[in-house]
Amino acid sequence: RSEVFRSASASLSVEVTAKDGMLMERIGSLSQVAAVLGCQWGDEGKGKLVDILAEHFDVVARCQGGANAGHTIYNSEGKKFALHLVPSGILNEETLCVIGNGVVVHLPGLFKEIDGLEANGVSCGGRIVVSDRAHLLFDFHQVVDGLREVELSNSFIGTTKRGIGPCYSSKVIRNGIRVGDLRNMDTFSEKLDILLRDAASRFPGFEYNKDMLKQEVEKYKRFADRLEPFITDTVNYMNQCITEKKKILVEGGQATMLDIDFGTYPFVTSSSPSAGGICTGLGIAPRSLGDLIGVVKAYATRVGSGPFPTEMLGKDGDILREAGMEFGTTTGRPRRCGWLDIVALRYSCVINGFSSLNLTKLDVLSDLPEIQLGVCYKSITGEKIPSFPADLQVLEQIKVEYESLPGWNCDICSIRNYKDLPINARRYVERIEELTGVPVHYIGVGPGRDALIYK
Ligand code: 2SA
Ligand code: GDP
Ligand code: MG
Repeated sequence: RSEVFRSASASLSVEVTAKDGMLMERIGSLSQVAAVLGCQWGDEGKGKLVDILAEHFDVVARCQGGANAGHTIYNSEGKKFALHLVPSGILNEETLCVIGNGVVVHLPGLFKEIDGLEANGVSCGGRIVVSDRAHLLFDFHQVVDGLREVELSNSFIGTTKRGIGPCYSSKVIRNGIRVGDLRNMDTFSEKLDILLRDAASRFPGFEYNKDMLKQEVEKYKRFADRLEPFITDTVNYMNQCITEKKKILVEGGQATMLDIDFGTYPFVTSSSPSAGGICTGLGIAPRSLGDLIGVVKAYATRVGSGPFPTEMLGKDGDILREAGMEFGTTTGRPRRCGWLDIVALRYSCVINGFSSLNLTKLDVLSDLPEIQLGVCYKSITGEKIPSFPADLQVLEQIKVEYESLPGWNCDICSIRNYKDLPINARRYVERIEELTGVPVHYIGVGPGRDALIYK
């Protein structure tokens, strides 16, 4: 193993310039508006790619989700950052970060995150704008999230308890409070009173009195002052950027299989992490979209409840979890692990129309003698299921057919050129391309910024 590793490292220094040139050219040629979206159940490593691409874009924008997202990234010195609401472009000091209208914003969390970044030397002043149309997520939404989960008992969703579902519920039922409402604290107080009374009448365990409202309004008056310089008509701003030919990178949170419409409903999040969410969450036209990069882990993980056809239970799953350090960035929860599910991946590619894929965490599979790809779903009666099914009962009874590929059994973390990857690792990558019909342009071989192979 160490011999393969050494020979890979030796060729590395000679070819580093050519590789960097090719990578820069490819990234530089990405369309004016590009997006990085998750293909599976989240945590594919979207944040890392966004951080790498950010220096080639003027703007990095979030369009959906909230502080349920957790993106772990490392700066050039290897310092670790865990981001939730702040877009992963923040480490690149030239990039402006947009929190779009489709995002639900928990202000205490946002300010805490900004303070943490500033304390670690990342200057955020004047670099973050928040949509006046984005909905405010209050502490009470988080309490309600927890109460709903308790109420669901054994069929709980396994949410992040960040209040995401309850906040989007307020938005859709049309009594939500938006960032722009912070500009009128009199009506703000009335609106919050309605929301809190509503929650108290629905949940017996929900405590509410007028003193609590008063305290919350006072808190939000202070937040309103602090947020004022960030508040922007981001729909106008984004479209101006498009007119001025500025480059925009959209960062997806969660992923397609957690999409409110296309995911494993009801075990999904409450937003649209797939391509459609870009337009509704930022107010930009579909025809402005260009390259859509799907991020897919070399295996599969999921946190929370819900169907996971290729899940590996027991010891095998534990091995992957430990090797991939699969624990939630937001909640620290252990992630369920399994083989790469090609049926789900194809479904995700169709829905999003990905122009390329970023296959991440290939290094995590390095010690496995054999790797499985879930290539086909069959019903209990043995019929082939043509696409990812909507019906949870069908999903529960599904039989997955696997294709087995040989492992490569050597460390690939230091490899930076595609052709230096062991033949079996290349076969794995190319088989995924064949089965999905989408080219893999980026391959992750470690968590660090430089641990990326361009293909
Ligand atoms: P929610 O909180 O209402 O959005 O939860 C609904 C489902 O969506 C899943 N979900 C996630 N899955 C993976 N990663 C997420 N972000 C964090 C991370 C998660 C964490 O990056 O690790 O730290 O636990 C994320 N956010 C939402 C969630 O598990 C539910 O299945
Ligand atoms: P995101 O939500 O899609 O941005 O992903 P997360 O940050 O929640 O989870 C991905 C985890 O994998 C993070 O801890 C990353 O540092 C790590 N990671 C990303 N790409 C790679 C890779 O190619 N190899 C390894 N070993 N780790 C990676
Ligand atoms: Mg994550």
